[in-house]
Amino acid sequence: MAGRFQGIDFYDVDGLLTEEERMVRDTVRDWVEKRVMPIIADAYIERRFPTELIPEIGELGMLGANLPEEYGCAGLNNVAYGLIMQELERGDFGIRSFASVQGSLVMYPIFAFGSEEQRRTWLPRLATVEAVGCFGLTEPDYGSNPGGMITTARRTGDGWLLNGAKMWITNGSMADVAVVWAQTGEIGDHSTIRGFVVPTDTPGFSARDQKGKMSLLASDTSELVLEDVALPEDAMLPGSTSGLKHPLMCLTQARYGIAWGGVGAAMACFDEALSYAKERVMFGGPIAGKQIQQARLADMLTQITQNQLLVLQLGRLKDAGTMTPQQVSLAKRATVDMATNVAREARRLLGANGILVEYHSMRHMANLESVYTYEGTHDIHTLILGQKLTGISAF
Ligand code: TGC
Ligand code: FAD
Repeated sequence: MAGRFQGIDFYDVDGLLTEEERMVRDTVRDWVEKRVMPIIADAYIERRFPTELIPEIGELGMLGANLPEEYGCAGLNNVAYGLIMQELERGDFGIRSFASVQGSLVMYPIFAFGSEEQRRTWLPRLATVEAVGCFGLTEPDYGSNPGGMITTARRTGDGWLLNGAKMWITNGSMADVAVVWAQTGEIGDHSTIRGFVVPTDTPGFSARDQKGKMSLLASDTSELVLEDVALPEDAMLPGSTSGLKHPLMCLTQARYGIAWGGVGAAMACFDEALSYAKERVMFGGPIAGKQIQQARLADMLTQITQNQLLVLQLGRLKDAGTMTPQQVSLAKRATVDMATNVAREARRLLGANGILVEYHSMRHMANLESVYTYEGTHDIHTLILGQKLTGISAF
C-alpha cells in the first residue's frame, strides 16, 4: 500500500498499468516515503549519498530489475522498471542515479556483452549490492563526443594495460567494480573501443571525489584515474565488439530510466506545490485561490500528464522490442526539460520557503541541471532528433 504520497494521475494512467506494475510502483513509492523522504534533506546538505539505504535497495530487487531472474535479478518488464525509476527519483535524483548506473550502465553491459562467467560472477552480487558498480565513458576532454576518447587499453603478453582518466563518474568513489570503455586501436577509431570490467582494488586504479558541486549533492561523483592498470585477458567484455555502438546501447538503457525519473521529480514538485498553495494564506485566503497560482498548477498538471503518457508508451514500445534510441532521446529531452520547468515553478510558488532544503522543489530543480547535461545533453538529444528527421548530422 502506498504511503502519504498518492501521486498526480489526472488521466487514469493507473488504469493502463497491470496489477503487477502497480504493485511494484506502490512498493517503491512506500519505501521512498518511509525511508528516503525523512533523511534526504540532511544527506543533501551533508553532501553525501545515503549509503545506509544501499542494503534495502538490494533487498527490494530494484537493481537491474528488468534483467533475467537466472542472474539474481527481478525479471520485471520495462514499464515496471520505469516506474521504479520514477518513484526513486521522486525521492531524489541521487538515489535514482545510483540505481540507474548500477542497473543500466554496469549490469546491462555485463549481461549484454559479458561472458557467461562474467555474468555469473558479477550480476547476482550487483543485484544485491554486495558489489557497487560505476561506468566510465566520459573523459575530461571527451564528454558529448566519447568516440574521441584517449583512455587506452593495450595488449600485454597475457592481458591488458589501461591508462587514462574518466571524469564525472557516478558511484565512482564507492564502486567495487568499474565498467571502463577504452580505445584498443588508433585514437579516433570508433570501431576499436572496447569495454573492460575493472575491480577497483586493481593496482593503478584510483578515484577522486568531485568537489564543488552545486547539484546532485546526495550522489557520489568522481574522477577515475587509470595508471598502468594491468588486467587479465578475460577482463574485456568479449561481446563488446561493435566499438562505440555498445556503450551507446548502454546509454539508451539508462536514458530510458532517466525519462521516467523526470516524471517522478515533476510529480514530487507538483504535489508539494499543490499542498503548499492550499495551506499558505496571503491577502486573506489561500494562495490556491489566486488565479496566477491556479494557472501555474494547471500548466504543471498539463505538462506532467503529457509526459506520463509519453513514458508509458515508450515503455510499452520497449517491452514490444520496437523502441528506437531516437524515441528515447525524445523522451529524455522532453521529461527532463518539463521537470526542470515544473520544479522551478513549484519553487516560485513556495515563495521564500521554496529556497529551504526542508521543501523539495529547489533540490529537484538543482539536481535537474545535472540531468539536463548528463546522459547526452539536451542539445545533443536535439541534434539526434534533427538527424533522424533530416538525415543530416549537425554534430
Ligand atoms: P554514431 O556514428 O551516431 O553511432 C555509432 C553507432 O552507434 C549507434 N548508436 C546507438 N545505438 C544504440 N543506442 C544509441 N543511443 C545509439 N546512438 C548511436 C549508431 O546507429 C551507430 O551504429 P552503426 O551500426 O551504424 O555503427 O556515433 P557518433 O560518434 O556520431 O556519436 C553520436 C552521439 C553524439 C549521439 C553520441 O556520441 C552521444 O550520444 N553522445 C552523448 C554522450 C553521452 O550521453 N554520455 C553519457 C555518459 S554516461 C552518463 O552520463 C551517466 S549519468 C548517471 C546516470 O545515468 O544516472
Ligand atoms: P560538453 O560536451 O563539453 O558540452 C558543453 C556544451 O556544448 C553543452 O551545452 C553541449 O550541449 C554543447 N555541445 C556539445 N557538442 C555540441 C554540438 N555538436 N553542437 C552544439 N552544441 C554542442 N559520465 C560517465 O561516463 N559516467 C557517469 O557515471 C557520469 N555521471 C555523471 C554525473 C553528473 C552529476 C554529471 C554532471 C555528469 C556525469 N557524466 C557521466 C558525464 C556526462 O555524461 C557529461 O557531462 C555529458 O555527456 C556532457 O559532456 P561535457 O560535460 O563534457 O559537456
